[in-house]
Amino acid sequence: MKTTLLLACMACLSTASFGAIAIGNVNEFTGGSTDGWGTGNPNPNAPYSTNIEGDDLLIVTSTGVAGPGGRMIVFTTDPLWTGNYLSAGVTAIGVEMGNSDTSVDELEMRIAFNGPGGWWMSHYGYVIPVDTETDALFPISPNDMIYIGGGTVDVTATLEAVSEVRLYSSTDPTAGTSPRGDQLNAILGVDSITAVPEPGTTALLGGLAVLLSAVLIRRRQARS
Ligand SMILES: [Ca+2]
Repeated sequence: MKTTLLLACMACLSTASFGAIAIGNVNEFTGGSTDGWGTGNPNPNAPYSTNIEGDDLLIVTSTGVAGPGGRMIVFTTDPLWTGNYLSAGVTAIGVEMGNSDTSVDELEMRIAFNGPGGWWMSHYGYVIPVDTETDALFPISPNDMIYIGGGTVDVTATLEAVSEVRLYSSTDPTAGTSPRGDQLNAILGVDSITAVPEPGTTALLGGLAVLLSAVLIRRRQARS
């Protein structure tokens, strides 16, 4: 009896904890939480949440030096972002990003998804000049995706069973067999990562807009 109950509970937990992608899922990085986004270990400059002028956001730092933390990339395997995007009707990802870089002119931001069909990237990239911010809306319907590597080369298979999502800066995004961020010295602010039903729904994100870069600049000035 106890064994049966235990197995039933485990089944419940696994159902609840995997593949919870749904329209409206959002990460706001409140209360110091990274909401499951990270860079793996070890990283001397791991992403962290901070509050800037009343809004919590995620700060991602890359050193530009070979080794852990050298590349501009952040990823998640959190249940909020894994599972079947096609049945959920999620066809775009909104992200607020600010480039507070001090050593390069711009970041070329990309988003990519891993699953049984391999790594697939939204064809749409966002170039963010230094000291500016962007309300990005990445279209991720099957026709919007470009193959990077791995798996069975089947975009539907990946979007039906996403296991990892990566947000990264890359001027050569399809090089290699998996997404790798550019090796550069940069600081990226990330906020309000949102699962939305279709491209063109930027109005959903309009109310969430934050002048990330401006506040990052002010923060930097305040420190100096
Ligand atoms: Ca926030």
